[in-house]
Amino acid sequence: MERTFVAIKPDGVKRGLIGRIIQRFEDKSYKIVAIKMMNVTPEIAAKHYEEHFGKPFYPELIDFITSGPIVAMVVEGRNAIKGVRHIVGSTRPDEADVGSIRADFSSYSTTNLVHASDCPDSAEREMHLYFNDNELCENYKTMFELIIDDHGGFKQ
Ligand code: FUP
Repeated sequence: MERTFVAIKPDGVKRGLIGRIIQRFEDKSYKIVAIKMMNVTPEIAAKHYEEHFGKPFYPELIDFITSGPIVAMVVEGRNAIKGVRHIVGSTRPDEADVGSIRADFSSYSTTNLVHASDCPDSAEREMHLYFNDNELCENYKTMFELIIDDHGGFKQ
């Protein structure tokens, strides 16, 4: 199973969309293996967005992600990195597929509600930036895991 890092950004928290956003990942049968609300320090923000340092939108991005609490999560599932990004939608909400979180709830690129890792290396890096290993809760099975095996087969 693949794991990815997901964050509900300050606009999602302040707009009261935490539950509705998490619901979309649970509906897809992904498993939440870590979750917490936290404030992003300027140090964490700089590490998270280091690839964007120097770009015109970088200062606004840092101001925004440190402007209030986020809900950080580790989400697990089959092809979860790609699947979660599809549910989240493209960076520009006006181009995102209808049905995605960004298309349905956002109209600006900066305040686009959710972050999700874009590849396995980013997922690994971001999970460890926001969580210690002892914060991952792996000791439970979702309803989905009880009926579907690791290869997608249906359990009798
Ligand atoms: P995404 O992977 O879709 O979150 O997008 P990026 O990693 O490319 O960008 C990170 C964040 O920078 C976005 F969520 C919003 C912000 N951004 C802008 O504000 N303007 C841009 O042109 C590109 C990104």
